[in-house]
Amino acid sequence: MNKKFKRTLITSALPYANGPVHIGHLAGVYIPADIYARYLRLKGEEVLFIGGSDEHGVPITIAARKEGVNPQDIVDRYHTIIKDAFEKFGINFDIYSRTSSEIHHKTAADFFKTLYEKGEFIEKSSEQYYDTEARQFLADRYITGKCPHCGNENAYGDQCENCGTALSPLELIEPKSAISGSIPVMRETNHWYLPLNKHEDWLREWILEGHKEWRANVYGQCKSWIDMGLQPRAVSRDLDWGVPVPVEGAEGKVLYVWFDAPIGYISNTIEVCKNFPDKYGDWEMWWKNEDTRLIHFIGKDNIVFHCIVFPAMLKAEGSYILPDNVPANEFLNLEGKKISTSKKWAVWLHEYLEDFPNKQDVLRYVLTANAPETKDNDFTWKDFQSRNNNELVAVLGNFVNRAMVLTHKYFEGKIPQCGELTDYDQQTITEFLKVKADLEGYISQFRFRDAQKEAMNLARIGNKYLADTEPWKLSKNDIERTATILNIAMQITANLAIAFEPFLPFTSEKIKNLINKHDLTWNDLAKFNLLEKNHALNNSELLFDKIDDEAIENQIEKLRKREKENDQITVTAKPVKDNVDFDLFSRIDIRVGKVINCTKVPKADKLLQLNIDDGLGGRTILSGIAGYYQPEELIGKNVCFIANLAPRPIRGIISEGMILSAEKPDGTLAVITPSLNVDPGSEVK
Ligand code: B3M
Ligand code: ZN
Repeated sequence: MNKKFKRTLITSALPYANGPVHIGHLAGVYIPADIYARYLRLKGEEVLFIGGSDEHGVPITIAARKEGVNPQDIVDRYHTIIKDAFEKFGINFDIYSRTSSEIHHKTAADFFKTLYEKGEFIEKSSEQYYDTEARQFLADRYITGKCPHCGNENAYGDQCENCGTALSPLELIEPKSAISGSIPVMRETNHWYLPLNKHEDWLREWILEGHKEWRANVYGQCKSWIDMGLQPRAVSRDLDWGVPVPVEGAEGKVLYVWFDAPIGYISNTIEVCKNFPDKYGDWEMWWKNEDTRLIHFIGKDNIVFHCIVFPAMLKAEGSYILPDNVPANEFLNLEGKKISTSKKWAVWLHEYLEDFPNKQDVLRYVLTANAPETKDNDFTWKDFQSRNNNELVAVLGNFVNRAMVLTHKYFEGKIPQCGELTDYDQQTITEFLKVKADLEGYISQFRFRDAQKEAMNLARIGNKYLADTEPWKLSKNDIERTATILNIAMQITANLAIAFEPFLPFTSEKIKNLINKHDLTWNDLAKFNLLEKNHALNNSELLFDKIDDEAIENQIEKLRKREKENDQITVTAKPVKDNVDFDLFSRIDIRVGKVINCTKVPKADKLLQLNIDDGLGGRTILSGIAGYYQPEELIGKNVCFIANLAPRPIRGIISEGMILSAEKPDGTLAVITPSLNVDPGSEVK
């Protein structure tokens, strides 16, 4: 503690690339990390700010399956959307990369290998659910069944989304595979575990004794984990998406996403150092040098991984530094309710930008003003409006505009001469200095909402100064006094460009343009000689404009509408398998065909071979219905079949589709026929 570090490595949680980011992400992780990085850079410190997409894990494979595409397609799509949204909001990463990159796969595999060779893992076999139809082990999320707590029929193997209880797949009543719908069986499988119990002693000492300054929520969560006793954690999974376990005989196994994702911080450092060696130097300097201060910005659900699991991995490897602080935020709610992507209760960044173009800073401001730093907090559109209108417009925007307009009016847009200072002027300057110290104090403690309040206080001081000195009244009689006042007002304006840079980078840039001065650093803050006499200003322009009631009501209406739609959907439908998007459904080509001929397949009890007039020239389909129909019964009948099922050989015959049948409880199959006579080839919709 209080150690003097030479440089700061800032990481921000890598968002899963299975959906766009929303205001909760921004408020919880990326804005605070960005404020901190910008602040240190503005002070001239050496900083590396790492971001990237987390592209592995089961939710991504589920999203891919739902859409009928590859996981890579999903992550390619969302990586681009997320990266773009961050850029537009001014989140100023030194690198935003991704964990499906080659460099990451190699880094993560090497990291695993080192630990493996050092004997830092234990290997254990356990029984896990296996889908015999899909021929794969089932991740917890891939098993659905009845929740033992609330009876919800569609609970997942890791959680019931209805009552929120965390579950294990073994607790589910009547478990089903979400992949095939079949009943899974238990099968033995082998995995590698990081024995956290072996790390408990030093973790206890390091966190509970050594880092009492960590936020109460972070410290408290760590303490309760450690007090409960740490258990070995599996670091591999049976899955075909991720970083393959680099050990012989581990086919079909990948590193657990929470093992590889934090290594992504390292991979991205390696990547950026490799691409810009002159700017960033050697990657090991950032990760293996005691002079580097490592800070992880995360949300509260990631605390255990960043404070316990990842440090244990780093320590086990042996050559890495550990985080100096992990300023995790609590959650941001939206209009009093938990943000939920699946329930569409969220404000997505790309959507916000469509509705409020060029108002990134307004959202940044409001999210920092309401940052869930010590407890969950609420974002409401009304508050958004009032903070914009009453603070950004009425205080910051108003002050800058008055100072600019008056200087143009009385001094032709040139900085006037500063004369003798009155006591009141001095008092204003002293107040400014004090606010600067408070602002810095708050930022260094990761208290960004208080810090931003102090920045706004500087604008309030300016507003009060103009209101009290009333230069517009003096201008006729005492032009010298007017000059001094407007000189000070313009110096304050220049100071605001500095103070707000970490929080409102776009606005800061605008102010710098107005005052025609760009080379301002944090060390200039609270100086009153930033703009020299006769320095020419640019034309005045408003920094912010009012947001009217209609715009706010539209947003609230949009949320309510989505909520209603969502409620209607969840009340009635009870799917057996995971939902598929309409998109995927519409790609399945179901048609009506007339059975022209039908014969038994030799040496296959169950199979009939059907020759179908499909309106397209005919095709052959094999169907397992021999036990329920004599071939003659079917000839001349209209049946429904899937026309674009990939052809596959069955008993040496190519089957070009699938006949649709309904299954009775005893297993009997009844072929589906249209209720009216329709032409062969008609589409079933
Ligand atoms: N992707 C979880 C999350 O987005 C996870 C963070 C990884 S940080 C290494 O909440
Ligand atoms: Zn439940």
